[in-house]
Amino acid sequence: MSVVGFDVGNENCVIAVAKQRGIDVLLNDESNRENPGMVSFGEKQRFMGAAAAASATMHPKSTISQLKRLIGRKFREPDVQKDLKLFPFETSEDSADGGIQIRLRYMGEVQSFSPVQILGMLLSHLKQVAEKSLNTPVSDCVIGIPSYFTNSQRLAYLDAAAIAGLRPLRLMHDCTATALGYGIYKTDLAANSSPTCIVFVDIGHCDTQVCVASFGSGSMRVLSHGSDRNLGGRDFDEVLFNYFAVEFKEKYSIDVYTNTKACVRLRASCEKVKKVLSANAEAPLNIECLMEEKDVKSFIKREEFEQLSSGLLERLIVPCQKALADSGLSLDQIHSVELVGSGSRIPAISKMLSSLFKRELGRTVNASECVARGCALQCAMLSPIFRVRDYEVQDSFPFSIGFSSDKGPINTPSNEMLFPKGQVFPSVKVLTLRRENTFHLEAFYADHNEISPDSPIQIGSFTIGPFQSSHGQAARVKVRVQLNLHGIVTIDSASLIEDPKENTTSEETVSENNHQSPATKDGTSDPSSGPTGNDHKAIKRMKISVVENVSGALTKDELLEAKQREYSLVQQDLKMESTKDKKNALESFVYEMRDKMLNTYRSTATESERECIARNLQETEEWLYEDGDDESENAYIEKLNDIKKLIDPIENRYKDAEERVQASKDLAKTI
Ligand code: ATP
Ligand code: K
Ligand code: MG
Repeated sequence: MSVVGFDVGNENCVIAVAKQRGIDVLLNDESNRENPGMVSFGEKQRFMGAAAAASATMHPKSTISQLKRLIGRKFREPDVQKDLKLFPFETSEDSADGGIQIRLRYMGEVQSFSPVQILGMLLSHLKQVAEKSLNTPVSDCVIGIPSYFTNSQRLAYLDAAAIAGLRPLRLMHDCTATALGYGIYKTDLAANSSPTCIVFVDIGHCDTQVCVASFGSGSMRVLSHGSDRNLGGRDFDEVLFNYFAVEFKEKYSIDVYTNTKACVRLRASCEKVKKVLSANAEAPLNIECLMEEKDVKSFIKREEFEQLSSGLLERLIVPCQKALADSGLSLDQIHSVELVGSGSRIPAISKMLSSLFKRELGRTVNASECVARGCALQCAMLSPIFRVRDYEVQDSFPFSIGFSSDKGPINTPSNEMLFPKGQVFPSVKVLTLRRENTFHLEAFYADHNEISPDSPIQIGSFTIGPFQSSHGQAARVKVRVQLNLHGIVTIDSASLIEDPKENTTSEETVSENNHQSPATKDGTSDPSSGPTGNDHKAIKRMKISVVENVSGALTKDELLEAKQREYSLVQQDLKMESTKDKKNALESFVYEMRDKMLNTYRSTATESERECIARNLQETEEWLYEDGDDESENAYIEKLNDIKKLIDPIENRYKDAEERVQASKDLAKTI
């Protein structure tokens, strides 16, 4: 069993593993450290990662990418609609829950998949890459997620992980993972008596995340998060895309927007142009036969690109300023600013950020691997099979979460939301309520400005009951509400408390219960560890059932069905792989035998045998290119056996002759 960290980026996925001597990033079959986050559907087989990326321009409609944009979201969210217009694959609204369905042709028919299922496929591929590289099973892991993920997006990640057979010990905020990887090795941070404060800015493919973290001796604490979930490298590509699209309309009278394949190819080229501009003052763009048989040619200067992206560059300021303001620190209290994420390689970005933060940016962190490395470290810390030196990780939650009951909002004694923004989590709050019978609690985002304006503010509802108080009047009910290690809202337990001596008019209260360690092993807390310490002997306590109705999570049956569907898809992939192996075996046998008939077996075979076999090999080769190009596994096995039957007698005669020669040599030696 290994402990693994996954950075599932919108474009690139990185896998890291904790070893006794440190953290390693794993290589895939192509010896790359980054795995494209794509799943492609061939005619009869799926392709993942690098293999999927290879078919993205050939089969745009059946190659699914950018899952982070779709997971746990509703089809009608305006943000989602904007993305869907740019994606080459087809989608529709899930009539059951308003979610997204991805529609594509596979196995000769149109099939629908949810983003959770496709992410499950991708995670299962990453798991396989890890298992192959480590040669051990992988299940316990920590997966990086953006801090702006809503409750339903977090639940969707857990479901996708379950489909893939992974057990996330934690979903960890990307920047928190980066900060952990930074802090744990920097023992000099502990030398100062006051904590050292660092800003981390991660600019990826689709988003920008910022956090301010403070490092003390043997601990780190995230003070605040900031993010823009719609600002990343791909937005800079889009600026170039629109620029060239307009130019080509004039210059070549072609409208790329009307042609899916042309869009995919031009976008890919624009990404390349952008990367060239990171190291050069200008970049060419040449695409052969983009559409209507026209070759296009252009070029752009870095200055022009920077001008075109000035709006995007300005927007980077917002999450940085917000994180700084929420941390309560001033610029001069910041020790350094670390820039990570490959999207940040645009020179204008570091220029802009260093003028914003009034200093040179630090580049001591590995920009493309830091999230996966931090996740692997956290996994090692949470795993019982691994020893890591004691290091405390405290994260803060970026949204305010409120609770209300049928009787109105439930606030803390200081009249705050149950989990105010910046709450250190995991965190448990114990509600003491007075109720006669079954009641409901609602969880919601308390401040619409903190989440995206498109996202629904409801998180879910919880039904508590039925129960009956023995006095026939309102009973005391204790409800343990948790913001767990994944940043997901749950109700751990509810119980009915009967205290004969109790004053029945006592008020409803909320109390903190944060005695647990911040990194509880399984993301939940022990339900028996409630605030029972000072309860009296005569007090009776009964468990009450809690039914969750939280949006975003699959039901048990749905999850089972999704796992079964994945299982049969895997079987089909394996079948196709094994068919391919049999076909390759037949093909190489044909070449090998052709060679042997001309050389090794030349004198052993008769002329008519040689002729017959040569004809047969020729026919098989032609068959492989024509009718036999896409045949069943058995067809290849049969063909191979047919040729073997012709060759076997010759092979046997040859072996006998060899043995006779050897025997006479041996005999000669002994004499
Ligand atoms: P996200 O964090 O948004 O989920 P990700 O983790 O997959 O996405 P990264 O791998 O950090 O994203 O960064 C990918 C982005 O970096 C892409 O937009 C890519 O074009 C961009 N990029 C990579 N190299 C360069 C470069 N040399 N210059 C400019 N941009 C680059
Ligand atoms: K990444
Ligand atoms: Mg990233």
